[in-house]
Amino acid sequence: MRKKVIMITGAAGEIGQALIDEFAHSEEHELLTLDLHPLPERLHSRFTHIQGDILDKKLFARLVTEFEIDTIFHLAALLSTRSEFAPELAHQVNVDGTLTLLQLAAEQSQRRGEAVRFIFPSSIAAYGLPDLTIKARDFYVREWDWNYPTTMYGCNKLYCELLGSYYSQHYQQLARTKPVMLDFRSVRFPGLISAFTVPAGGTSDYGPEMLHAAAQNKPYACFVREDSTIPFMAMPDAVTALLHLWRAPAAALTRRVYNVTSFSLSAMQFRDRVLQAFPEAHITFQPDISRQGIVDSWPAGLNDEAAQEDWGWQPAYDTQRAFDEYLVPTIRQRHAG
Ligand code: AKB
Repeated sequence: MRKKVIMITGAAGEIGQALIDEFAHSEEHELLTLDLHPLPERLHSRFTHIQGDILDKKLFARLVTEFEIDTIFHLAALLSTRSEFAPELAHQVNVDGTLTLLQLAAEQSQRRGEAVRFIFPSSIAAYGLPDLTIKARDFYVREWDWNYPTTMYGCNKLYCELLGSYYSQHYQQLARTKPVMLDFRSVRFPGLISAFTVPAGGTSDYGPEMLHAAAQNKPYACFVREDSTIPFMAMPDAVTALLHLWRAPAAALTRRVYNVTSFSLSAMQFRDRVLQAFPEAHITFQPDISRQGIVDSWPAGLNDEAAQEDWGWQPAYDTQRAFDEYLVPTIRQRHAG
């Protein structure tokens, strides 16, 4: 008999590590984790980790003979800045990789006669606002507003949301008998901030980078202007959002893609928060014109009413709690050690 598992791709990444930590608290689920890289030692415990590539179809053909995949948290992706340096590679990883997994989930749903849940983190990068006047006017964008991404990563995320909806609702629509569909659910995340890991290759990274640099007493040159504003979220809330959406009964959901957010800050406000905790920090602003353009195209806030109404989404960390109770004490302790 195949072993029933939850599969997590991109498991060694920021969200992956935080999600595994959460599952490690209970014995209820078996995890099958996948990443190009090994997992950090502390996460190894009882889970099966495969070091491999999401583009390796033979690997998945082998895995489904051994495991019954009940849910996929598909976290593997190249982030926005990195994707601009290697757009074709980004397309392969972000789109082709997702397509492979959607197909696998579709086949597995049919094979076991029950929908595989497919949880997909999307991003504010799926939006593209034309200028700062409109960005200020349409502060809290709704899911269907301004879906004109300007980055390869944003295009990839938006398209994969559509692919997910297609595989959930219309896949094999001309077949004589209606197949069991997979169950695709996605959250559009703001910039995420973890106290334990530093992001790599993103464009919202200036927030967490500022904080981690300050805690290590290193100077930091922020690559966007002081007034640049985007929404952020503390990592524990991001994990909560993924888990709540995963557990929500299908009948409660009115959409497949939901905005979720916590707090919006300008880069200056972010710096002020960091300075409150680390008054000696040396933070300057040296905008990089290209990365600035990306941040300017992202919304200043997200309207997440649909998530609140359908599956009770509420962030636990507002700005003050995120900094005072999660980020600052934890980062301070880590770097002191
Ligand atoms: C990035 O900056 O690319 C990510 C994101 C906002 O999705 N952090």
